Amino acid sequence: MALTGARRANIVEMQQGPRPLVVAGIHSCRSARPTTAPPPKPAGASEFASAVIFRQFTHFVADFQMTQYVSTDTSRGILECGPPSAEERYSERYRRQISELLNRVADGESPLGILRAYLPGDVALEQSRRVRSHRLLSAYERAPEIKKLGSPYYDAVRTAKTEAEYWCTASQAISQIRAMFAPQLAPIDSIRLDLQDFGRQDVNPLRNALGQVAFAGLARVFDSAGTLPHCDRLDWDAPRERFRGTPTSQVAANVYLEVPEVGGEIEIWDLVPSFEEHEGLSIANSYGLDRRKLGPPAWVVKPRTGDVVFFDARCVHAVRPSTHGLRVTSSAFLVQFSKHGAFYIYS
Ligand SMILES: O=C(O)CCC(=O)C(=O)O
Repeated sequence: MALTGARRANIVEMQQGPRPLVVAGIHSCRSARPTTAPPPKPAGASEFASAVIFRQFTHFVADFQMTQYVSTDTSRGILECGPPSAEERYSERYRRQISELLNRVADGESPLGILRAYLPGDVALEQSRRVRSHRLLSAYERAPEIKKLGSPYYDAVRTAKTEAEYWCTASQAISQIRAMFAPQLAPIDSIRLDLQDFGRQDVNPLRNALGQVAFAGLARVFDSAGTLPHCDRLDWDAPRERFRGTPTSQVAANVYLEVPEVGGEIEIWDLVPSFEEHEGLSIANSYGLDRRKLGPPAWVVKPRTGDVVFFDARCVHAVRPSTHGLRVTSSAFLVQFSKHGAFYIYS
C-alpha cells in the first residue's frame, strides 16, 4: 500500500463528536456544481460519439463533486464523507461516494474510508436490536467472546468437511440474514446494490470452483470484547479452494448498527505482513498477533452508529474492548483479483 512509514509515527486519534477538520457537506457540493447545461441531445450519425462525450462529461462532474465532497486529512490519510442531509441520503451522488471510498482504499491510496451516517440512527438501532435478539446468535469457534449471525468463511475452513458444509449452506445463511432485516434491506446488500449501480466495477458474489455462492453479510455482537490484532486474507484462509487467482486487494466493509459509549475503536497498523512476518508476530494457538511486537497502531478510528467504514483488511487491525454498551456490526470483505477489476464479496 502506498503509505509512507513516516505515517507510522503520526498517531492521531479520531474522537467522536465535532472534529477540527471541516467535512465538505452536501450544500457546499451543490454550490460547487458547474453551472453549464449538459450537452444538447445528440442526433443522427454523431449520436454514438455524442453519447460517449456526454458520459465522459458526467464522469468529469462526478469526479469534480467527489473532490469537493470527500475531505482528506492528509496528515492521517483517512477519507471521510458525509453525513448527508435527509433528502441527500438516497441520492445517486451520495451513494456514488461509497464506490469512490472503496476504490481509493482498494487502490492503496488511503488506509481507511468512512462514510458517515449511511444508515439513519433509528434504522441502525432497530437493525441492531434484531441481531441482538436473534435465536441463532452464536459464538465464533476461534474467538468465543464475539457473537455472530451467519457463516464466516474463516471458521468454515478448519477442515475439508466444515468447508464443504459451508458451501452447501451459504445461500441459506444469506436468506436467514435477509429475513431478519426484512422489510429493510440487509446493510451489506444495500452497500452492494449501491456499488453495483453507481460504482465503477461490478460486485459479484464470491463463488467456488463448483459455482456455489459464498456467504456475505455477517452480523456481529461485541459485548465488551475487542479483537486481537490480526489480518484477513482470503488467500491464506483458503489454501484448498481455487478462486480466480490470488487477490490483488481485500477491503473490509463494516456497517455500525450500534456502538458503545466507551471503546470499540478500530486500530490499524501501517503494516501488511508477509506470511513469514505474520508467523513471527503470531500468538501461539490464536488467530491474533502479539501487540508487544507490533508497537502502536498508525490509525485509531471511532465509528458512530450508522457509519460505513472501509479499510485494507490485509493491514494488521484490531478492535478495542468497550464498556457502556454493545458494538453491533454487519460486515463483509470485497476482494479483487486484478487491479481495477470487479469486486467479489464474502464474509
Ligand atoms: O468491527 C470492526 O470494526 C472491524 C472488525 C474486524 O476486525 C474485521 O472486519 O476484520
